Amino acid sequence: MNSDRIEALQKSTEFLSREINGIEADLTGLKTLSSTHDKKILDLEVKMNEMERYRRCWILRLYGLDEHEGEDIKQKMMLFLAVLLPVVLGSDCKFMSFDCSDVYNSGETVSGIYTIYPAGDVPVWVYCHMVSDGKDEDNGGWTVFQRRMDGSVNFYRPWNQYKRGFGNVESEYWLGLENMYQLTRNRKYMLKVDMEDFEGRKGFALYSSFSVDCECSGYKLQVSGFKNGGAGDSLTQHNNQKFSTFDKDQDVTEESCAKQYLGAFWYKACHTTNPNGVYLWGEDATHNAIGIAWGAWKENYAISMKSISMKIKSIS
Ligand SMILES: [Ca+2]
Repeated sequence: MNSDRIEALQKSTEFLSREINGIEADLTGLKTLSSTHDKKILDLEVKMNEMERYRRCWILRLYGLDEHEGEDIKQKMMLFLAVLLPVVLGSDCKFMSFDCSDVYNSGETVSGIYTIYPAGDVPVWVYCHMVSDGKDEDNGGWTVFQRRMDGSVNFYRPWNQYKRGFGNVESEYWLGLENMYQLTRNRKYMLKVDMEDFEGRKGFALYSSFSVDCECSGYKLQVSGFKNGGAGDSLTQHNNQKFSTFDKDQDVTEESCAKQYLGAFWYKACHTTNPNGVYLWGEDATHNAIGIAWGAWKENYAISMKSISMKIKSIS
């Protein structure tokens, strides 16, 4: 009798054990399922955050696309977004273009005003000259760092302004020596100088290598590898010169070239070109060589250009 009860109890115990094992297995299964769901939820959250970052980046880029003039509110909004977004996004934003080459490579092939980030999170507005239907060496995004076209901006300015940049990015401006240093210390660049005279004739000069040294070296110019585009070479003679303004004389003469020729440049003793000189309306010999001269083309320093622009493109 006792042995029968013991056997029955053993069977019951075995049954209960199996049941418990079954329940444990179910529980483990549920736990696995739950953690899979948790992981999926986490993944979705990460993806949503990424999407949000992209959305914000795209807003920035879409506003960057617009190059209409005089839309103050839009300009202010763009500035607001440009200043705010890097703070919000940190460095995660995949669309923080370093220069116009990045902008071009991201699919923007229309010339216009864009934001670039040559030095970390600080946005810089710049005119990107985009070429997509030219020769291989022309195609891509050119970062314009100097532009004259209508005499609307005074270029006779002190050191601090040439260091930081000034003017209107939609017309005449100077990108700033510090930005140029930040760009060219990180990538290799070629330089193109486009110009047009008041008779409508155009010419350019190409240089296969261009960089600007640090402020500690006086933002010294490094330019070489001239290729003629009809305008001749007026820049190689400025190679290895420090930058000078009327309040910071770093040229090699006893006098101040900046004061003498009413500009600011990598003057030596003093210049073969004066792209930041006085905007004259054509030929004017009243004061010697103060205009936007490009000596190699005109061989006459009284002739000032109607337009000139200096732009760089990173060499891949
Ligand atoms: Ca001097």
